[in-house]
Amino acid sequence: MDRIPDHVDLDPQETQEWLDAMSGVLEHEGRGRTHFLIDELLQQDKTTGGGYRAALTTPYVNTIDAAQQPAFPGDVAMELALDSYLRWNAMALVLRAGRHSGVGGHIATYASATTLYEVGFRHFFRARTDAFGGDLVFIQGHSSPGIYARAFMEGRFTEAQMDLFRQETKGGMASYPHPRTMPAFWEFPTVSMGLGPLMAAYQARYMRYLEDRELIPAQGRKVWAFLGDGEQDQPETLAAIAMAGREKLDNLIVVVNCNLQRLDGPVRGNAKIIQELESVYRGAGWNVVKVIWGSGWDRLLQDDHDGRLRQRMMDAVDGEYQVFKARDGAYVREHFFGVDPVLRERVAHLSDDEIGALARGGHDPVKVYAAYAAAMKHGGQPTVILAKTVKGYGMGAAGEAANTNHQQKKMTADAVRALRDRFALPVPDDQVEDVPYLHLPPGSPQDAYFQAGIARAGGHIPHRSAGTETLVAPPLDSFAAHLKSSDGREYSSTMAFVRVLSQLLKDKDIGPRVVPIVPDESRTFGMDGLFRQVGIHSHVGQLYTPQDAGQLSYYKEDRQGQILQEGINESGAMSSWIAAGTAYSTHGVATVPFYIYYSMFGFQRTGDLAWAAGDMRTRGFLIGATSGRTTLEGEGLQHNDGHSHVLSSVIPSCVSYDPAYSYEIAVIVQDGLRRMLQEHEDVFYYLTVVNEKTAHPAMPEGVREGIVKGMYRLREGPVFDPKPRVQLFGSGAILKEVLAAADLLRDDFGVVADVWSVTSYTELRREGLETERWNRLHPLAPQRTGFVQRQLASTAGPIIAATDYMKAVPDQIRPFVGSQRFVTLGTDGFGRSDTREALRGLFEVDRHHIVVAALKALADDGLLRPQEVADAIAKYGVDPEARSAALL
Ligand SMILES: Cc1ncc(C[n+]2csc(CCOP(=O)(O)OP(=O)(O)O)c2C)c(N)n1
Ligand SMILES: [Mg+2]
Repeated sequence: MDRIPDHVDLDPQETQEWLDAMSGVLEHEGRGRTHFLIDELLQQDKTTGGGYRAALTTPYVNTIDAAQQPAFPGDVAMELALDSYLRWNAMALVLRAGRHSGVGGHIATYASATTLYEVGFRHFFRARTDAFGGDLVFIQGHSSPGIYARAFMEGRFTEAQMDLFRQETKGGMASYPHPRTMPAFWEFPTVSMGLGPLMAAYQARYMRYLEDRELIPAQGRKVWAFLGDGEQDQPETLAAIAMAGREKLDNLIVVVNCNLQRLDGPVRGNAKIIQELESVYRGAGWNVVKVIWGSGWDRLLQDDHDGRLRQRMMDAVDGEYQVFKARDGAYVREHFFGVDPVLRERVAHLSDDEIGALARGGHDPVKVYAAYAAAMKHGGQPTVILAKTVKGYGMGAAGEAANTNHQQKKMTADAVRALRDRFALPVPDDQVEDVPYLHLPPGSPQDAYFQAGIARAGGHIPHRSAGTETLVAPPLDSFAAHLKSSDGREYSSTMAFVRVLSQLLKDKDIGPRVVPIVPDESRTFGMDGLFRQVGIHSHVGQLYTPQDAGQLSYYKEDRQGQILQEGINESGAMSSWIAAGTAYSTHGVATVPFYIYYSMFGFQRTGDLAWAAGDMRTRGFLIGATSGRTTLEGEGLQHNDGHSHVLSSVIPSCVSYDPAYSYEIAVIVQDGLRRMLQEHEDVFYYLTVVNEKTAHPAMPEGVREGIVKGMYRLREGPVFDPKPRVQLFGSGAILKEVLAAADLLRDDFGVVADVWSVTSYTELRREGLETERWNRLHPLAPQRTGFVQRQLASTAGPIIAATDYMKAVPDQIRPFVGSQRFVTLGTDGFGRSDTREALRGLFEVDRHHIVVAALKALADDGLLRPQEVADAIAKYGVDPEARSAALL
């Protein structure tokens, strides 16, 4: 990657003439003209079909050379001194936390990144103010100690709070950026590596979407994302860079801290990570700025007329570069310069200490400033800054550039003393062991400089806003059309949902705030009518006449388009959904995302993003369409979702429903809007919908509360009937089978059944657990009765719960059903390709199995003879010896 393959020079004289010509142009007309001519030559090659491949990498030197650097507007010595204070305080935080509790933390990462952050804080980042929306800054998760150190020096944390780092139950600070537990501080959870870069790219695009749709003003705000070089190996890190390049997101600046190490050792011991990343990002259409060498190298590079130093820089691999910083100047003289006698001679005038002090670019405020300034100015492309640093910078023998330094959270007093000496910090000898926090003396020049940076930024960063905008949810009666009977007309619950969504899009208050998000499945869900109605967002509008231009719902792309069409890209769609669902905080504008996708490719595929969404206090709707293990006809094992409700149940802020009817969907969506937009609750909703058609009854009286809380009686059997009685629970698509089973029980076996629609076992369980907990902690108070128990209070007979999900879903409420026998039928096992009917037979969730289960439960309760169960098995042709689907 570093070298263009060698070619045989067939005519050295001709070569020399060309080179001389180029040198002449360079000398007399400058670099710009030279590059123009090279481009012209390449263009000529292209137009004659030459296929010349230009290298994607540049030499291993700073992109901005010393001569092009802008004047540095700060005081270098002052900035380096302040960096040292921050490094010290970050180290103190970790060492002190570890000393009192063993909870630890990371020192080496922030030590390497200090200057990268601080140049941003002092000169570039802009806080949110009344007049300006603020930049969005993604902090690398485990560099949090340094961010706390800064906040401490800003007066936002006390020493007592600092000493509670990683002791959140005592009111201390979170280990990493977590808006859920520190909602006034952190905005973006980043420590699950790879998610930060992915989400940052989509934040940048969503910012542009809001600007294009005129929901926020275009103010030149930026998204900054600070990443690790090891983190670049995460597929998610690079997953969105093509999108960012394609969409020309010049509001996105990524800073990769290339300290050459990850947790176990070198990121690329045998090659150079900076060169690799340069080619990857450039290939994706990014502006790449490399910051490799500090100012100390300027002179050496300037004098490098024969290119020997540059060649040596290119030849050394990262494994060597790491060792150069773990050893001293004498080692570097010998092993870096010394391999070439000419280079050895060139540094003969420098002492070993001077050679050792030749810094990496990422530790030099002047170089970092030049790169950030270039990124701020650059239009039409996102920028990545590849900054070379030293992991554990300043830790000296205690861990600088050591393979083991990532997890180092203890340092001896001698090592701490050495760091103090190296950075000339005002810590008296007798206090070194204590590792005291350092304050900037009020009124001191350092303090004045530090405060000036905060004043320039216009406030503190990071800072998370709770969002104040309140939107009023449309009242339930405005959904009247969805609460009515369909008069026997059958349509899927997906279609019922799409109708609710269409109505919301037309709502004059909420409509413009609704953000439909789809990963290339709109037609599957019958949503293509929305293309024309609200348009698909495209920053450049539509540069072509679409194939279906003459049709009613053509593929309309538009700068003001409302739909985010993500392509086959669930992770990107999820990231857009998160950006939209947190806009109430990041942009002060509440938007309501509805992300509709194949349910199997939801929590299972993007579960970590869903968890991050919970952390980020995302508000919005996830719609798992084509759901159910048996409901998707003809698909198969990798499509048939029978467990997303198990996965969704583990996210505390996710409110999950498996509705069956149009009115249930309307009630749930309305209540979700109320809770999220009106009551500002930091929850999000997950609804599964199906593509199986059904008739939709009118909403019965008095069931609203039950729908929302998770269950209501849909059909009651004759009240004083003395015959054996059962309670049948059904949900989603399987409710249909449950109703049919109730009829069979009555007609074939004279058993009375009450039928319940259970919209959310997960919500029922949560309520049950809370009630149980309250009772446990209040043993002397009158004990409370949970919702499930209250619902079942006047019912009789065993309960049979059937679902298109795993048995674990209804099993969630087993502790709360009291003494009634509770039997669950579910779809444990891998899915299959077949018809609904066949699959429901296989998984034993069809009407016949429900009847058999109901009769067996009555027999076990002594209310029927086992013979009647055997009769049913025979009557319905159930094979008692069939292998369980769960074991296949
Ligand atoms: C998805 C994920 N996998 C693993 C980890 C554990 N982990 C935290 S930091 C780290 C190494 C980071 O290396 P790099 O990205 O180079 O950052 P540096 O500390 O060197 O700046 C690892 C493996 C994680 N946080 N997230
Ligand atoms: Mg690293």
